[in-house]
Amino acid sequence: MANKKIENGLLITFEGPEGSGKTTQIKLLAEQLSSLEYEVVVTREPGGTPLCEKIRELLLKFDEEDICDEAELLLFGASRAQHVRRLILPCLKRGGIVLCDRFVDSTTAYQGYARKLNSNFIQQLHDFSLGKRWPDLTFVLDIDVETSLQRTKKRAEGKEHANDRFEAENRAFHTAVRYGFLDIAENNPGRVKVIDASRPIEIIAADLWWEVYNAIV
Ligand code: T5A
Repeated sequence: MANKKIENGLLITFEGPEGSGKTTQIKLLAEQLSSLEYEVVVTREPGGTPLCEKIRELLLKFDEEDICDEAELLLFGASRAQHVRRLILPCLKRGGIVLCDRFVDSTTAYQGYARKLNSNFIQQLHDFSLGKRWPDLTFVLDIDVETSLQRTKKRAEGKEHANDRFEAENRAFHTAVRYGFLDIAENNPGRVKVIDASRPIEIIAADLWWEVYNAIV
């Protein structure tokens, strides 16, 4: 039962390179928060609502017609505008906690730092798609590119989303993404915390819990 409420809710986002452990940590944190009787909504980007999940498929899968970088950016923006208004804001208004696997900072890192699309336009797109509700807390789970690629390769063996459009990018792309996230963290020290995600799962979970606990008490 979700009895406890937080005024204006709490939006926590998880960012970082591929396979850095976001999904694993979100699951553990959601269990812990639910056991304390908070309403917890676990969601992801791209995705999170039926329409956004359709956009996710368009964005991740290879298809006959390749998506140009500009259309890719706008699809992420469209998905986020819908996701925020139909799923995230309603939960926050009820006083709940939203745990979101990737959010605006992924767009800045992937489409900005790695694809090199115009950073001013990306910032405007964020303001437009978010409608002023930025995350309260963001974790960048940081791992080096080698570990990231090893983990995704191992996990992808035999799975349906093996080798999606982003995982298939080259090392230089993934390196730009990683440094993009670290730069975002440096520029937003109040909101964004960098977590060393090369350590064991339980140690990382304890670090995250410490930060989240301080945000809810
Ligand atoms: N994208 C997304 C953009 O380009 N722009 C945007 O605006 C947005 C929102 C989404 C793709 O879209 C791009 C970025 C992405 O490429 P996705 O499938 O959601 O695609 O990709 P990821 O977020 O990278 O999801 P992954 O599932 O690949 O990675 P996670 O969730 O970070 O990692 P997780 O928890 O699944 O773990 C991966 C593996 O590592 C192990 C796990 O058991 C698992 O096998 N693991 C650990 N192993 C050792 N030590 C630890 N500490 C471990 N933690 C997890």
